[in-house]
Amino acid sequence: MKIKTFSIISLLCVLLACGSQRNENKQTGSNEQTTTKMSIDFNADSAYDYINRQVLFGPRVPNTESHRNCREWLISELTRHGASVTRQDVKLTAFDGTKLDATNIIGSFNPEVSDRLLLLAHWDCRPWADADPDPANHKKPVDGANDGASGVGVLLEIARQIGKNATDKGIDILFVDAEDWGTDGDDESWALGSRHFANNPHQPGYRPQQAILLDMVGGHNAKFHKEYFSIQNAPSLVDKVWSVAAQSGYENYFLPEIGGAVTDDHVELLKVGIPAINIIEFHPTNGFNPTWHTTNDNMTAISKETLKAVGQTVINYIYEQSE
Ligand code: AHN
Ligand code: ZN
Repeated sequence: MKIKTFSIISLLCVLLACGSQRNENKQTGSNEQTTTKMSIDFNADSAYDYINRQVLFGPRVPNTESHRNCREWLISELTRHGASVTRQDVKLTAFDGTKLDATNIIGSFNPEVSDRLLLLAHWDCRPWADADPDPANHKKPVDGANDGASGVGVLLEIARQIGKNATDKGIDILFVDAEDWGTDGDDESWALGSRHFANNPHQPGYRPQQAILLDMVGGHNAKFHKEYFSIQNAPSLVDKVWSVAAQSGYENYFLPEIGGAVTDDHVELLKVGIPAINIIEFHPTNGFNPTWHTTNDNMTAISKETLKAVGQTVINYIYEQSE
């Protein structure tokens, strides 16, 4: 009698389990055209910590100990999250003749997949806080919490999430060097690392279908306008990313308005025909965040809310996009 009761209950359980299984299948059935959404929670505390870790190395100005130490750590983090890492060492000549020991770092997920999304940020720091209100600071290096480390921090958290939540997408995370050793009025003086990468990719013929640059993505109350070169050269990618941002609830950060033109790493990719966009805080009339190229570009300049808006948008774009 006892056995019989048990069997009936077991049978009921099996039937119920089958029923709910069938319902699940129905919900995600292909005839309903429901995309299989894998929702991944971007952890802004982790991204913030990744920014802080970079800042603690000291200003990552090329040819310094801080720069070399941070480089090794970036390589080890990408490796730890399961990326196949390539390090591209190159001596670059800055506008002032300085030879820079630069390193681009590329971490690839699913390297065998031919359709690739490239996510990039610059990891170097500007050697001079020459936009500082106090001229006494103009020759000091910047901490680059927002200008540099924020984009890298968001991408390291994305790498960590990809490591935990396998995707079949081909994703490359690129940390470019020597972006910020530039001078006003000379567009060619910026983005030396990405120019080198665009012309000498880590694999011959490497040509990602899409590229997204993150630059200064951690500012308090940041607004991201649709950057001009991005809109002009990769309008559909801009529209897709901005619409994912709106669907994700971040329309207050990603404004559906055209912004100014920013000479930045994405332009070097555009020059060689890669559709590339820049998510950057650049107001059409007010310009960059007031901490830009000042000694105030430190951890106090970073907002976890902004990191979340950007990181969650990019993660949703990666995992929700159905080609
Ligand atoms: C120019 O000022 C022409 N480009 C700035 C790009 C940049 C500097 N992004 C971060 N720092
Ligand atoms: Zn800068």
